[in-house]
Amino acid sequence: DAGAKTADEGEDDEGDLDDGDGPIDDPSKTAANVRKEGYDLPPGYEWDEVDVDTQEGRDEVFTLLANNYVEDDDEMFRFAYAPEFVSWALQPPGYEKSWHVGIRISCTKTLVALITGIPAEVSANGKRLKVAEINFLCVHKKLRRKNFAPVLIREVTRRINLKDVWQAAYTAGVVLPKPCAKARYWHRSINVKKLVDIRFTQLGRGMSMAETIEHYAMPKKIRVQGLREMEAKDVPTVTRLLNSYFSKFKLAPVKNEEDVRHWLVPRDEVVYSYVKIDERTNEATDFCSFYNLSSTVIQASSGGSNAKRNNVLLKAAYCYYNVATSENIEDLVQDALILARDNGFDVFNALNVSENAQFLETLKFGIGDGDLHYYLYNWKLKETLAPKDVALVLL
Ligand code: EN5
Repeated sequence: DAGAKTADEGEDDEGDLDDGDGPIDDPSKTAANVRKEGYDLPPGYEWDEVDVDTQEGRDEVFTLLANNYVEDDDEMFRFAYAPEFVSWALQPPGYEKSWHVGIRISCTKTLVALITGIPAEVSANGKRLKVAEINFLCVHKKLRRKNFAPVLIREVTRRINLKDVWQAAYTAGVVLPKPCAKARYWHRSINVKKLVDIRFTQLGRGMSMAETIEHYAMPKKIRVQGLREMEAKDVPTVTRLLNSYFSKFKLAPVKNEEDVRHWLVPRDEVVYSYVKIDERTNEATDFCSFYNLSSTVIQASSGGSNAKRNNVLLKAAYCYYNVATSENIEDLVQDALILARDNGFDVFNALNVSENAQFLETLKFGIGDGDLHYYLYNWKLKETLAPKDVALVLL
């Protein structure tokens, strides 16, 4: 919270009398003054934490999200965060169970709405902020008229403030007040035939399926000498490599060894990380990673056998953190694509953040139809950030 303490206390609500960045709310608020009781819910609904320690808890989060969470603009695909992904996403070092906020129907205990926060630290224009990273704001489709989203946001904010955290970071596909950065999704086809079949992509004009498959074909084997799966023993050197890389960006995570152990040591079907170690110095020189986030194929927008297409999963790898110092980033991410293919992914997705613009076109990514807006809660930035100045990737 160094940032909050050095920030000017005399600034107005807009923060625009101050020269630099800083909090929007009164920074002298304390946890002791935070309201102790939960906000009111309509009759028949109650607050309850979701318990991702248990398979049952993970499954109920999975089910709520798989049926009701984010879709693309044409309602063709819906995120289906796997149960194991949910526990990875919600149980980092120091996580607070009270920040995993659910709303249940009182009589059946069915989970019908969710918002989650996890503790993290980010650096924004050089100021380090303790934040809650907010994710999984989701209201059951049949309860969208009840205006649960604002009360979920107020309730998670209250619980976060009770732990003396006053800033938050989050992303959304939609525009809200007020983005600090705007990024775009890009997609690299791997399993072209399936992608065309489910209408994730279309064949280019005058391109046959065979030609398209050929266009996206990749080498059999990875090319970066010495690139291998990350192991727990690599945590210290990977932490050093990442933090020195992050220091070049205006909005970036700050990660200690415990965080890196949690977020980046490979987990089957969840997170994939690879490292190259310099043999002389024993330091990591190159690193790449991606996570597994499948989407349900909701419907085919046209064509025959719709019934057959139900419950098909699109297996997508999302570009996570990459650092290239002894290699070109293109070569490193080319290998990440090969490794994603070998692990059965259909598509590799990346945002145009950090240095990604350097490889998107050369590695045959195409621009997607979805944006991703970045937000900081209670932290005003003097200027909107360009995507190349953002290294933070949220799940
Ligand atoms: C959580 N904190 O719109 C918040 N996805 O482009 C998450 N498009 O997959 C918020 N519409 O472009 C997430 N295929 C916001 C994103 C929500 C999901 C979303 C977009 C991102 C997406 C695909 C499918 C579009 C289907 C029709 C897309 C084209 C790819 C093609 C590959 C080959 C070269 C040209 C482009």
